Amino acid sequence: MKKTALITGATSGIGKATAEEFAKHGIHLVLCGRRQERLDALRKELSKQVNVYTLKFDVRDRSKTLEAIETLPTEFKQIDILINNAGNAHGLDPVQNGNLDDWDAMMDINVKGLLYVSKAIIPGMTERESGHIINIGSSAGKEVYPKGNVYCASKHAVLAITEGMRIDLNPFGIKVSAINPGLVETEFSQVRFKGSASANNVYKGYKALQAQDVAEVIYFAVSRPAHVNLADVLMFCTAQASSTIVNKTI
Ligand code: NDP
Ligand code: 8X3
Repeated sequence: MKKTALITGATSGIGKATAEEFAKHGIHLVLCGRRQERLDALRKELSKQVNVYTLKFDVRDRSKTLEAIETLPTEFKQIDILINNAGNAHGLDPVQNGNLDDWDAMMDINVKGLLYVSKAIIPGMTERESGHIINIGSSAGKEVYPKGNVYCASKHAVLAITEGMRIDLNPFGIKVSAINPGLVETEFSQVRFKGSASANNVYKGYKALQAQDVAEVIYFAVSRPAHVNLADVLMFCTAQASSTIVNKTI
């Protein structure tokens, strides 16, 4: 039987590439995000391959998140794979200059949003005693870098939550994985730098990971045999050795 995946942050970057990769492999899709026009375009494109349903909600809004997932039609209610991907960095400032709205955004979206979505999906998985949750962490969840403070904290939290889920959901046979990329060329830096010109320099002078590279690893994780779980994957582009060491030609 074909599986159904719910992907948060499907309107851009890693989430969008994952939706496209899953569709190629016949995985039905529930695609989530705030930008309706992008959800519509993706549904139109991917419906040629699989069944697609879209949900528009802001993961910061607890009741809207729970309500949106509750409204899924019967055909899409059984979520076999949850990709907790929605998230961003907001700002890159030393902690003493940090912007409180940026801090709220990162903790509310990257951490609490992931929890709200998981809270809505996990009961179906425990009831069926099957499922796979993939949390998109980051190399920033393993290593703190200058000015990364709160974003790094949010991603360290994602990794702690991933471990906690894996422990608590172990009796139910549910797989829980973290995929942790380094630099990926998406809209991430446009969001982090609020559309300023600094965003253009982040991926210059080397070949960063592309969203498709991460999507292929996510598909690899979900396509392993039942007894295999990729618990924690750290992936960098070849030019990157750590959060602060990137071999750039310029
Ligand atoms: P993008 O900015 O391209 O995509 C972010 C996605 O998250 C969008 O689809 C956006 O959709 C969604 N999103 C953001 N805020 C909210 C919100 N409040 N409610 C619902 N959805 C939201 O970035 P990436 O694809 O790079 O990022 C995806 C994940 O990968 C994030 O968790 C990020 O931290 C992580 N990551 C990224 C890396 C990188 O270098 N790019 C490296 C390591 C990890 P919409 O605006 O439509 O709501
Ligand atoms: C995104 C990668 O290095 O900008 O999580 O934190 S980094």
